Amino acid sequence: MAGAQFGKETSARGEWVRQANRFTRRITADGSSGFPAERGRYRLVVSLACPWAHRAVIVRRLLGLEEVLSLAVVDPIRDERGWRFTLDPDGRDPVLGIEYLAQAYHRTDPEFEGRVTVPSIVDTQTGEVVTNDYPNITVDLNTEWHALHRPGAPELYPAELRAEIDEVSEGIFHDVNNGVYRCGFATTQLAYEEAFTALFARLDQLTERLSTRRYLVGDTITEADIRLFTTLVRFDAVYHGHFKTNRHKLAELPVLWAYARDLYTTPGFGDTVDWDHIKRHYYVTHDNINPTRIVPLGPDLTHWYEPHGREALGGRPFGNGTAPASHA
Ligand SMILES: N[C@@H](CCC(=O)N[C@@H](CS)C(=O)NCC(=O)O)C(=O)O
Repeated sequence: MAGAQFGKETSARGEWVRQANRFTRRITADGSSGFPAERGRYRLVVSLACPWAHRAVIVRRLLGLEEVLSLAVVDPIRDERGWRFTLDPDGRDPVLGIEYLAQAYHRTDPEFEGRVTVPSIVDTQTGEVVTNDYPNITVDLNTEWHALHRPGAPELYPAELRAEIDEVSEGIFHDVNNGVYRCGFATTQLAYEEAFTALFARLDQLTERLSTRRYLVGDTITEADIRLFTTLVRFDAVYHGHFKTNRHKLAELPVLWAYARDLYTTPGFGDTVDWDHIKRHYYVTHDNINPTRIVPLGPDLTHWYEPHGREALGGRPFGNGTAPASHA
């Protein structure tokens, strides 16, 4: 595969630049895109290590789409051909019958040369990739898949709050979700310092916002909270050391730390976190920043369960809906 290695694309100034998403087809309620939202037809391929894929895993669970949209989990460590299904019997995804996610990309576009990324949604009827466009994957699960949601599914992207959710999410994307990567993959001091400054300025702003309200937008969990959570949950275990985002640990930022613990102990969040996959993926994958591939033993995860006290701020986690049933 001729694709560039993740983390190696930098501008002349040493800033890390994220690749555009290759497949941007949409799954729609009315099927007008050629891809109707349908029970059992699509397969969501994720790495449990990946924050962008983690969004989709959380949304799928909160909306009760587990029986509707099946999940394929790749090995957290890629080889030279990329994401692989080595966790499955015979190293093959049991539904798609392939060993590498790259095979679905090449079936869809034989000329494809970019990076093969998760999350991806594959159409099981054709084996082709419908989308690897992570921002729209969760938006569409919320809106276009509505008829397939479980009874009591929360509204994570309600129409009346969309403008505000989008605005808050935009800042979170640039400075936090992508910001930690811009810190970690910068190749000049200046590019690193700019990303670091923007990251912590944004975290300070979010601290202020969350000091008087339980959730980012409205009084219930929305898409914005899910997007912030997937970076916060990885912060101390990975980004603080591996990506040098070390002005503070999350555990040293009381408001954000309590907010993250509140979500972590809410069904659909902590129960979708796989610490082993997260830590091994980052520390073993990026040879340019951790050539020894040593995976740190810390941090102590028991602190995630300490009381967070955020109930005092009010808020209704699932609004008029209910929590997803807990995993057995
Ligand atoms: N598709 C997006 C976001 C998803 C993404 O970055 N996923 C990472 C894992 S966290 C990935 O699949 N990387 C594979 C690679 O770079 O080869 C992108 O390319 O920026």
